[in-house]
This record gives sequence, C-alpha cells and structure tokens, in this order.
Amino acid sequence: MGVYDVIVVGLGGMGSAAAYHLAARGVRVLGLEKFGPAHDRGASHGGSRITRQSYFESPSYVPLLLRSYELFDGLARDSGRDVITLTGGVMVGRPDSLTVSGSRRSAEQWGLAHEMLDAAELRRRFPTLNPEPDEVALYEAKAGFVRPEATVSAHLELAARAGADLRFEEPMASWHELPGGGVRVETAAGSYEAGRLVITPGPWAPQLLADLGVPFIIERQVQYWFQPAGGVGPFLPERHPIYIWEDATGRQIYGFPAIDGPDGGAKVAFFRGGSPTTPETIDREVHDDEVRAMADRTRHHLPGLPGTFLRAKTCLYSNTPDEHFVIAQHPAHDAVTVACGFSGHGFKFVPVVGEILADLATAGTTRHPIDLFHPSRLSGVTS
Ligand code: PYC
Repeated sequence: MGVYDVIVVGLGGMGSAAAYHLAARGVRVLGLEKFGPAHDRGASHGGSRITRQSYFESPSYVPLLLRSYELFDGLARDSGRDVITLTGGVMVGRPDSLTVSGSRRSAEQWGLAHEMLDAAELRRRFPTLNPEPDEVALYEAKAGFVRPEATVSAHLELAARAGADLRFEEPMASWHELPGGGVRVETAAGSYEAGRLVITPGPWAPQLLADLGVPFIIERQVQYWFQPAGGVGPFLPERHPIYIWEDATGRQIYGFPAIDGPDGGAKVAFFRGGSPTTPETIDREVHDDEVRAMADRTRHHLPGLPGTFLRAKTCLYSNTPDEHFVIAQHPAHDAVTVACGFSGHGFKFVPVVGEILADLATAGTTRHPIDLFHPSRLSGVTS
C-alpha cells in the first residue's frame, strides 16, 4: 500500500482536476473512483459543455472563469487533447430576462468584450436563429464549448504521469478522521490513510456529504442530438455559436453547433426543469414525448434544426437551493475538503476548481474568491 498525503474520492470532472493539481505540486495522491475513467453515470459526459465569461448567474464567477480559461489552454497544451473550442456564443431573450440582463451585468462589471445585438442583427449574423422582434442577444466571442470526457481523461493522464495512484471501480465504503489527525478511507479492496481527504461526489453528494446539511436536489436532465433538416453546413462551428435562449416563460434551452462532423448532429437541451431523482433510480430511457417537447421548443428558435432526431442521453445535475456551488473545507471535519452542488453549470470551472481544491487541501486557504460557495449559507434552508 502506498503512502499518501491526500485521498481524492470521486474522479469525475472536479476530482480528476484536483488529483492532477495536487500531483503536479508533488503531493502524494490516491484517487478513488466508483466507475471507470471518464464514465457516463454522473455529470461529466455528453461530448460538450458550454463555456462563457459574461456570466448571468453572478459576476462573482468571472474571476474564476478567467483563470479556468487559462488552465484549459494549459491542459490542451500539456495533454495534446482537444478540450476547449471558442465558437462565440449568444445569450438570447428579452432585454430584462435573467439570461440577457445578468450576462450584460457581468460583462459590464468586468469589462468583458461583448456586443448587444437586436433581433434583426442577430438574424443577419446567424441566419439559423429566429428571434422574436422583442428579443435581443449578448454576443461574446470568447464563448464556446469544452469537451467533458476529454477534459477528465486529460486530467487523469496528467495526474498519473505526475505520480498519482488512481484506482477505478473502487468505491469508498466509509471514511473517518483519525484521533491523531488525518483520515482513513475504507473500500472493498483495502484501507488507506492520508493527511487529508478531498470529496468530489457529483450526484452522490446526498449520500456522501449528508452531514453538510445542504438540501441537494439531484435532477434528471436529457441532452438531445438532432440532424439539421437542410444539411449541417450552417450549423458548423465556424458559422454557428453556442447559445442559451430564455423564452417569455423564463425557461432556458441551450445548444451547440454541429461539433462532431457531418453526421453527428447538433446538441440541444433544456436548462433545468427536470425531475428529481437519484443516481440509483434515474430513468435512463428517453421517451417520445420528451423528444417531441425538445424538438418543438428548438423549432421555435432554430427552425432548421430539429430535422431528424438522432439520439439522447440522460445526465444528472446536483442542485443547491440557490444554484451556487459548494466549495469549502468541511465545517465539521478539519481534514476534509469538499466540492459539490455544481447545479448544472459547473463543468467550465473544472480546471480552476481543481486548483482551488489543491490549495485548500495543502494550505487550508486559496487566493481564489470562493466565499459565495460556503455551505453555511444553506444550512437550515429547505429545498
Ligand atoms: O453551464 O453554461 C452552462 C450551461 C448552460 C446550460 C447548461 N449549462
């Protein structure tokens, strides 16, 4: 058995990045994962995730995004993998919608390059898009997409190269703090000790971090791929932006260009509004009425897109009541650092969250602004 400084439990997006950042600093890391590398049981799969900087959720995220972009570039360089592509992106809705007004607020507060487009200009630039006359868009050239499976694989490869001991198909059974400091983690295969524990549980947060007192809601979501009716040309990434589109009801959809060649289709999904579930009980089948609802909504905004339905895949959001993340030292356990509750918008932060977790696990503090993410804001809150 190895000698470890830090054990990372959960090697999805956040855990794989933490393992890499720790190992790269010379920390002796054991990583434990319930499934195989870059698996599709949690929330780090589906081929693409949006990245953007004009962040409607809160301007507080912007410094983290700027660092995440730098780290994605470094990850691409060091791993040789295609992890990030900037296509430009539009945040569309009425001027007072959260999607538009929140994005604009972040852009203005942080001086981020952006353009405001009225409906006619949006249509002119992107003829596939069909806005209502009273809809506008914030256009951001630095938006695009990241590739979740490639990102996880890149972090795992680089972590292993830096000496991390990564074990798959080995779920944590239990853990406890040791009287003299440090932790012991038990699995079916062994018992491991280390100075510190990092828990990045994804949708297993309600089980693994019940003592945080955060009322997580695990939400079933579906990602859909459609082949455009008139051919893929106008939807190719050189011509087509990523988008988040909020309609008059406040419901958002989001989507991507056709990033997987002529036959791969273009991905689109509802953002939120899925049913509560658990990783054990989720219905992984996607039903005809769900495909119809997605096609109808997509047709309204992008009439050429839902030509032919290709496929769909479920995914799990781990939502907090305020949809902000949880990243902190565990309030009840000095030796434990946690990152969870990414609420469907976390993947673009994976590299910077890895850096923050490495800071917290080694120094107990980080230079990054994470006050918004402390779990104490949610104790006593009901979902
Ligand atoms: O993180 O940008 C995002 C996003 C939008 C919809 C789902 N995720």
